[in-house]
Amino acid sequence: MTSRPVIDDLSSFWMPFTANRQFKAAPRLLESAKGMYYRTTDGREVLDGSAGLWCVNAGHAREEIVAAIAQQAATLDFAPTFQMGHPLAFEAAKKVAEVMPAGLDRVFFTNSGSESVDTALKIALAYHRARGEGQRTKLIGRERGYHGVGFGGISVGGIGANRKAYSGQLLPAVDHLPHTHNLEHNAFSKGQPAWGAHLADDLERIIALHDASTIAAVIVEPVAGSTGVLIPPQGYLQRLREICTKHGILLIFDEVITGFGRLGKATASEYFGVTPDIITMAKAINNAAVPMGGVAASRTIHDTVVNSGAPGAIELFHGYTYSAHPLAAAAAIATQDLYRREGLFERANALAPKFEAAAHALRGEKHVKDVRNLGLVAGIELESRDGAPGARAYEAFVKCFEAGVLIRFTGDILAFSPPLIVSEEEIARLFGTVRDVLATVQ
Ligand code: PXG
Ligand code: PLP
Repeated sequence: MTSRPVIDDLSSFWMPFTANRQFKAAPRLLESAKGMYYRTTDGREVLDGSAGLWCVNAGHAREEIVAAIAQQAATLDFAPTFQMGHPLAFEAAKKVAEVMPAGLDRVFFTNSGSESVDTALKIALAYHRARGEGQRTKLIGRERGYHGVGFGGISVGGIGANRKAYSGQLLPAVDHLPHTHNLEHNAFSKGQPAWGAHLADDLERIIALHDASTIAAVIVEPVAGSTGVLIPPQGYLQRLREICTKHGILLIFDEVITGFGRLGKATASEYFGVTPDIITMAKAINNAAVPMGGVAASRTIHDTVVNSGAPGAIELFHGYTYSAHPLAAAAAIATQDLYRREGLFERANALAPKFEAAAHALRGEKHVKDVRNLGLVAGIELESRDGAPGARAYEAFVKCFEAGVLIRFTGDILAFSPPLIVSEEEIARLFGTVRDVLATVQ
């Protein structure tokens, strides 16, 4: 393959969630990828310790997925799904439904996690309206939740910086549960922390305040990824489920990161044995090879909405031009087949204890104030530098990249989420590089 000349003017691309001036002064440019490795424009190989951005669970540029997309592009490049259809849309939905928890087998397609979240919130409102409880409009999110960047997602989300500039126009009827992160009780937990299930009981306080009859849904990430790998305390998600059921409130799991093998099962729901009413997904749904997201709704929710209108009338006034785009659908089918054929979820499950040991081996290293993990996700929280929160993790991230390892960071937390094809040697190299780098970080 011939490579393009390296671009020397970076000014036009306004980069997302990036310190644009800092980046463009010292850019990090990726040119190609295969399996576990990226290659930079200056020809260096970089071990992918973050599956891109929690996306590429089957590893990069898998031949089966590449071939499916290429063939689809040549066969049917685009087809509308508004009052029309194409076979791969239905096949992709069926494949995704097959790995969802029993009963969550009706799939609405979107193009991102953000769109999936807004779609799920709308479905929740539409469902209550269809069953004659249209006054249930309030949405409950959680502090430190990340649900993408749509107005719905930042409203239920719990990240101050993502809300501040838009605060005058957030959704009006939203409340938030407290987050579950507490190092005083839970530092260096392996797997689910023992302390904190009672934090779910705060939902009862919120319900008492607003009245259950006004609340449509609760949305949480089963494991919070973006805000620094926050693992739910033992019993916490079960408790949320019980309270929601008791009060007729829908429970939405945002599985944009946890879906498709990250925890060693198809979903976090399956991993924790807690079934929500709606699951949002994206990223690894099709190995991120083409933008795609989805929302799996219970059959009850789907049937209630779809059977509510007059025959011949549109039931849900919602959809995207690219819902079930043929290329994305082809990639999803190939990806789901690949996950199954290679047993990648089981592989992640089998590797998890080794991954846990490698991560926790960094306990005691300079700056490390917590290590936490579940499945093939780990977080290492660093002491912040005085007066410069985030600077230490940023330095570690840059030095790791220079040393040939890509990790993610948020605040002063390093996050690890390699593709599920990662080898034990690569796990050792990933955490070994971080160990070496931390010794040199100021
Ligand atoms: N929900 C969750 C739980 C997510 O993790 C989204 C929604 C939004 O998805 P889109 O496709 O609209 O970005 C996400 C996305 C990070 C990081 O550094 C995480 C995400 C995106 C970008 C960076 O942790 N998660
Ligand atoms: N803006 C305009 C003017 C449009 O016509 C459309 C779709 O037709 C949209 C926004 C929404 O785009 P999408 O369906 O890709 O989300």
